[in-house]
Amino acid sequence: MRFHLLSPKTLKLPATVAVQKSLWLSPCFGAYVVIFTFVLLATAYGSGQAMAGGIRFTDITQSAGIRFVHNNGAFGAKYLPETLGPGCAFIDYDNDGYPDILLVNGEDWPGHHRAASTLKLYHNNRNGTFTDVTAKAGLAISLYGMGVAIGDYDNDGYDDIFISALGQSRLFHNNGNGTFTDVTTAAGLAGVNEFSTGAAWVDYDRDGKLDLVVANYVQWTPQTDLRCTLDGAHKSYCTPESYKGASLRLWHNLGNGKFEDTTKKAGLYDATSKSLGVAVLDYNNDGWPDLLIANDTQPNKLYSNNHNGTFTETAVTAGIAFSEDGIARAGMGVDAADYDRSGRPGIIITNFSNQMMSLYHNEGNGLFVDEAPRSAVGSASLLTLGFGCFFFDYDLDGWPDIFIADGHIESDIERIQKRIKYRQPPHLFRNLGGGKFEEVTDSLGASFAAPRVARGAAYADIDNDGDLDLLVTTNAGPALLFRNDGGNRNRALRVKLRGTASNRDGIGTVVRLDAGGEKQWQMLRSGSSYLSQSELVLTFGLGQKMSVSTVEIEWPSGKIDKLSNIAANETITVQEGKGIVTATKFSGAEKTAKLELNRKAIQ
Ligand SMILES: [Ca+2]
Ligand SMILES: [Ca+2]
Ligand SMILES: [Ca+2]
Ligand SMILES: [Ca+2]
Repeated sequence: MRFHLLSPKTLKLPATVAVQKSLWLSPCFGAYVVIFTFVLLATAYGSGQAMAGGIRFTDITQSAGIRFVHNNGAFGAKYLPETLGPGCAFIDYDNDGYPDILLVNGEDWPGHHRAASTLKLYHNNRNGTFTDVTAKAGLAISLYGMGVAIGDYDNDGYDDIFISALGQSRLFHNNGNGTFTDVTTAAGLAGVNEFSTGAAWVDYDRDGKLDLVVANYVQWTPQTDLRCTLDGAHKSYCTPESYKGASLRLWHNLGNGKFEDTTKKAGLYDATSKSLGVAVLDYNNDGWPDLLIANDTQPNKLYSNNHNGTFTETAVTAGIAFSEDGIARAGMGVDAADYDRSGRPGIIITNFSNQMMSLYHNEGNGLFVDEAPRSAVGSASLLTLGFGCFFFDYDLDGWPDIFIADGHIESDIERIQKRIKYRQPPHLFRNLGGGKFEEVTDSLGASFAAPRVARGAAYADIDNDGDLDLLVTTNAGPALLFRNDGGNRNRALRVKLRGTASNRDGIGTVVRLDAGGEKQWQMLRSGSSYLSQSELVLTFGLGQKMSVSTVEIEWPSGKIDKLSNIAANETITVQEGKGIVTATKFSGAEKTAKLELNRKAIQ
């Protein structure tokens, strides 16, 4: 029986928890509160989609010790790059199982120097706090950084850092001892002077070595900066239509620490693109990674992998190049996931204000259909300008939800367009199954739902309690860390991969789960979102299931590992060809198990 009337709002679970905490000290209230709480929990469990209510994203930026403010160098000239950054990433650079934080920064413009600003690396202390280890790590480097991609390009077991930038992008090799070395020149990546944005590590030729795709925005320098105005009087940030496009670059990994530019050889050269977002997906399920590029005011590109080192562009025939009415929209961030258990990855792309975001359903015949206009996702995103975006299962019910970081590019946009704000709340769309979503942003906490000028966004389980926490950057503002409180009332299985024949990170691996007949799958990928990267661990929400019947791991090498009867609420590390090498229980797992016992006791 399903108690649909008992919505999470009716239950007011967080209020109950607060009451419980305040009265807990009093023994005479204790027994009453315990029973009351368990009755509520039991009622909630009975409602089927129970555990969605009561989840909060708690702003722990201050207590965690994250003290970052983005320097975009703005001094009044309104240079185009100022309004677009920065990105952020989770990287477990010391392999202790706790994701650390990398924040990309800009710098002052030449001739307008005020203060030094650098990249920032924060070490996760495993107790809710982080320590700034930037200097010790050798990353106190100034550059006009935009985005970041994390991957172990030399397969030594330590994740490396690529920073996309205005001018020269950089590759930092992880030395395995807490320090990094700038290997840009040695790797053959030096000498370009571009406006680079989204980036992703992908083994496009499946030779076991991660290759690198780097998107470029437009041809821009301070000397060629144009004057645009919204009101005829004040300078504003130009739209990319004012500038010439720039091709992305594909860097093929030669395996000796060096890369070669294979952009043209691979058929990817396209100087008309104005690209921001990069997502890797296998949209036609042929086992080869395809590339999706979100373009701003130019048609999006979908590069289908030909299995021979080349790609064929298919976005127009696939139906994702333009909006339904034939307009090239302002594509920013991008991600792909099987959101309706069709077995195929769908796509989200964030667009400009007065444009809905895109929610493309993969029809399985090479075609995508934009479901946003007929969905809560479309109407809710019409007035917002989205950047960072991804599918992630915040409530661990087994259905991927959608997070969108919003914020306009023009600080005085409200003077010109009354309905559009500079600071905008994010969107969190809860997946209801069957291709349906509902916005739940306002229920997740005041700071989480506050309007901001957000750009980058990434997720990871920072506290090893099984649920996914959030990192968000803001333009010329702070980076924010939100802890997921309550997501782990449902159970999960987290899968970390260790490739041997395949790349060490296992990027490109497809993991398929069967939990009592309910099937899910995900592909481990670098890139996605906007200028940002989430952790390289897969999280599968299991609802209230105690275990997973089978796990099938299909590596990029073609090898398949099969596991069976895996307990929920743990992170398993699976080595290619060997199976599980470690299994670590979530730190909150004991608490969840106790609740389960109590639930059984009162039934
Ligand atoms: Ca770590
Ligand atoms: Ca490769
Ligand atoms: Ca969900
Ligand atoms: Ca967590």
